[in-house]
Amino acid sequence: MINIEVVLSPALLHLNTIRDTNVVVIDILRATSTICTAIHHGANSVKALMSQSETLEWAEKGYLTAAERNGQKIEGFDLGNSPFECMDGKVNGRSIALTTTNGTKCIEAVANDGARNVFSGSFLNLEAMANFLANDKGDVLLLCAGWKDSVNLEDTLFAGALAHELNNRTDCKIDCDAALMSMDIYQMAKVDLISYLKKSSHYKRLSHLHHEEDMVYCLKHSIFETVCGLKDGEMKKF
Ligand code: 3SL
Repeated sequence: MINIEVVLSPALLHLNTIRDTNVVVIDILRATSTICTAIHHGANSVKALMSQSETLEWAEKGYLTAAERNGQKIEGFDLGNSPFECMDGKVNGRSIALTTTNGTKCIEAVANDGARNVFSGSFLNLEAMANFLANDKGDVLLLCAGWKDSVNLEDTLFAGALAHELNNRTDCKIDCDAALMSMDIYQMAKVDLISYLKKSSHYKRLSHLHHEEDMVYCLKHSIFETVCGLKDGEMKKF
């Protein structure tokens, strides 16, 4: 029986135990979707980092550097945080050092706390992720990156979607109200995720920055099979 817990904001993470659980970090718009896209398109690995200065240092090791703050690409880095930047062959065979406003901080926060595994969650590989977790049988903690410690709709929706997919595949125990809530929201919104998300704060933020195409892409359902998880401290094909 797999126990599923959802953490709606990193500010609530201290209430949960991550030891020996399969942690899925969720930053649908856009960090964890971009990480999965980069790895699917042939990147060797993505190193998630908290600070811009730390990230730039990885250039000396031959890494491409990538950075985003408040939705915007940062000057001086090779890439921003758009999944489309990972599709033109530039990342193929390369390792990437990435820092973003929320997503990479969340990955770093759980990287060394004894989790069974740490994954990068996305709608893009939802079914593959659910298959892996169902076969593995370890308890699951779905960690929403949110926005600066606030809850957001898009990460909550994905947590609900993955909880549903898992529950459809194997016996699950879902006693966590955040999980039940996210599953209900997903049921309500799933017919047209993009329309539902138009009222959300991050949709509006990214629209102002003309990132609509990224959002449409990041909400695509199970378009590839690649599962991405931490190996030796970096996100890699799992
Ligand atoms: O917060 C993050 O980590 C980013 O994914 C935000 S953005 O979509 O690039 O604005």
